[in-house]
Amino acid sequence: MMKTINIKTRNIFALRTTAILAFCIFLASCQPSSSTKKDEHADNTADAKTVDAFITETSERYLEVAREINAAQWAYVTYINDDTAYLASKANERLMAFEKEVLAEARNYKDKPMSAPTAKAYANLTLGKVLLPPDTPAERAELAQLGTNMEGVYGAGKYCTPKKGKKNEQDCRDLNQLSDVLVKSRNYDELLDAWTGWRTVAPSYKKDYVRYVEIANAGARAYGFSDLSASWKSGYDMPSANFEAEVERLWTQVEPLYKSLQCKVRTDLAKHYGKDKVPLDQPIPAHLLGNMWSQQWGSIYDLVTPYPGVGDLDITAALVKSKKDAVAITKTAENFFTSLGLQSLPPSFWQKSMLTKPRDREVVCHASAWSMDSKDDVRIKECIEPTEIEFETIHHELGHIYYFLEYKDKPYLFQNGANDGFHEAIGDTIVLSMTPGYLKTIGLFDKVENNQKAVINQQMKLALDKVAFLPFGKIIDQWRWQVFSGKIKQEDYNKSWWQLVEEYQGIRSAVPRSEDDFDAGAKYHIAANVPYTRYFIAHILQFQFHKALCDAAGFKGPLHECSIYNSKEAGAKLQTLLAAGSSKPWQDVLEEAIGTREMDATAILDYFAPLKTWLDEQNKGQACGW
Ligand code: X8Z
Ligand code: ZN
Repeated sequence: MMKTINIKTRNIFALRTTAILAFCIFLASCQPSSSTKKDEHADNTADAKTVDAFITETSERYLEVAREINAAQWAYVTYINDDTAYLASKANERLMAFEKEVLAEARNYKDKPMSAPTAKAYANLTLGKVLLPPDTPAERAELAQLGTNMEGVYGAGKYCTPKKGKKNEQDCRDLNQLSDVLVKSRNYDELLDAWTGWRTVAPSYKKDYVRYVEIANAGARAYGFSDLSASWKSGYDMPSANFEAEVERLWTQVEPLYKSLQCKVRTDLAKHYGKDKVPLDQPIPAHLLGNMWSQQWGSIYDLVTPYPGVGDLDITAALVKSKKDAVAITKTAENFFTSLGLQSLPPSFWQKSMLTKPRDREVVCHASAWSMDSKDDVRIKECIEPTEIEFETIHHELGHIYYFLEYKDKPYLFQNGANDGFHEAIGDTIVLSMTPGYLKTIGLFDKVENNQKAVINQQMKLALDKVAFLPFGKIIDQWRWQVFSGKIKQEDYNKSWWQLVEEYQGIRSAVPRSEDDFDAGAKYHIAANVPYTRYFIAHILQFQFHKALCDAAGFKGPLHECSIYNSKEAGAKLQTLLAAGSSKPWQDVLEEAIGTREMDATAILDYFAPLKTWLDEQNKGQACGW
C-alpha cells in the first residue's frame, strides 16, 4: 500500500502538521516555492465559494474518503494477500485523485484573507503532507502499488535457512522471531545470524523504493516543494530551515548524555563478549544491543545492570507470572488512562482491534493505532506478547487512541496532533509514570526497593530505551531527507546509512555491508514511508509533558519518582492538550499546556541527572568516543 497522503499516516500516528498562519500567509520563505502566476492546477470556483465554505466542505468530504481508505488499509495490513493488496492500492489511488482535486482548488484561496482558524485548517490541508499526488493517473497507480507492495513484503518478510537434517526443507523465521533472538540470546554468532537474516528481506524492495522516491518527489514538485522532504519539513508551524535547526539544537542538548551511556554500555559489552569483539575505541557492533535496529537497548539490561540484584523489577517475568493475556494487558493500560478521568474505550475497540498475531494469515505486526471513521471506531493492531516491550507499546498505542477520542468532535482538518511528535509522545508520557510504586499498586510486584542503588538501576533501565533512542530517532530522516533531495544517490544508499549510524549512534555493522544490502529498508518506517523525526521530538516532549503533568498532580519530589496515576488534575490538563488537536499552532498548544512555547531537552536531562553523574564517575579513565 502506499502511505497515503494524509490519511494513512494520520490514522496510524497522525501525520500532517501545520504552519503558523502568520508565517505562512505572509512569509514567502514558508510557502512552497510554487510560482504566483495563475496556476494551471487552479480552477475557477473560488469566486463562487468563500474560503470558509471551502474548508468546511473539504473537512466533510475527507471524512468519507478517510473512511474508505482506512477500511481498505486495515483489511490489508491485518490480512496480507493479493486481493486486499489490490483493494488497498485502489483506495490509495482514489485518495490521491481526491487530494489532487482538493489541493488544486485550495490554490485558489492561497492569497485570500482568512480568519486564524481557517488559515490553520488551510495550512493543515496543504503543508506537512506525507505524500502528495503526482499529476497523472498512471503515476498515482504506480505509487500506490509500490507502497502497498513494500509494506506487504516487509510485513510478510521471513529469513529461511535449511532445516537441520532435512535436505529439502527450510526453517523460516519472521521479524518477531528474529527480534526475539536479539532480545534473549547472548551468543555472538547466533545474534549476528538473526541480525543479518532480517536484512535479507529489504534488498528485494530496494528497486521499488528508488522508484517510489522518484514518483513521490514528482508529486511533491507538482505542489511547489523542491522534493518530498520539503513537504515533510513544512508541517511544523515554522519555516523548514528553522525546524531543521530546532532538531539540531535538541540533539546538541542531549548528545553528551547519549555519549556517556554509549561509553558505559560498550565497556560492559566488552566484558561479556571480549575486547576483540567489542573494541573499546570503536563503535559498538550493531547486533549486540538487544534490538534489531539498535534503537532501544532495554533488553540488554542484564548485561549492564549497575547494581545486580538491587530493586530488580522484571516486568516480563511479572506479566508471565500474572498470566495476563493480550486483552488483560490492554485493560491494564486502559486503566491508567481512566484513572486520570479519561473515558473507557468503546466496546467496538475490543471487538475490532487485532491484539494478537493471527496464526493463519500474514499481517503487519508493527504496532499501530487507527481511527477508522474519525469518530468512535478506534482500533489497535499489535501482536501483543506478555513482555515489557509490548506492555510499553500498548501504552504508546493507547496514547494515540485517546488523542483520536479527545479530538473526534473537531472538524477533520483539526483531527491531528498539535504536531506529529505530540501524537507520538502521549502514551510514552504515561509510561514514564510506571514507577515501582505504580507497578506495586497495580499488583505486578509485591514489594519494591527505594534506595540510591535501586534508583540508578531504574534510571539505567529507562535510559537504555529513552536515551539510546535519541540518535536513532534523528538519523532515519537525516538519511531520508537527503535521499528525497537527491543528495544521497541510490548507489550510495547503504554507505551513507552506515555513515550516519556510526557518526551519531557510535554503532557499526560487525560484518561488511555493500550496496547490495538495503539496511535502512530493514526498518518498517522506510518500507511504509512513515516520517520518523516525530519520534525524536516525542522523546524530548514526553519528559516536558511528564514534568508539567506531575506539577499539575501536585507532585513535589524528583521527577523520576512521580507517577500521575489517579490524578484527575493531571488528567484534565492532558485532556485539554489532546482536545485541541491541530486547531492551533503547536507552540500555542504547548504554551497553554505547559507554559512554554519551545521544545526543550532540559526536562529529560534533569530527569536523568542522577544517572549522568553515576555514568561519568564510571567512565572515568575510559577513552569514551569512537
Ligand atoms: O513505530 C512506533 C510505534 C507506532 S507509532 C510502535 N514507534 C517507533 C518504532 O517502533 O520505531 C514507537 C517508538 C519508535
Ligand atoms: Zn506511535
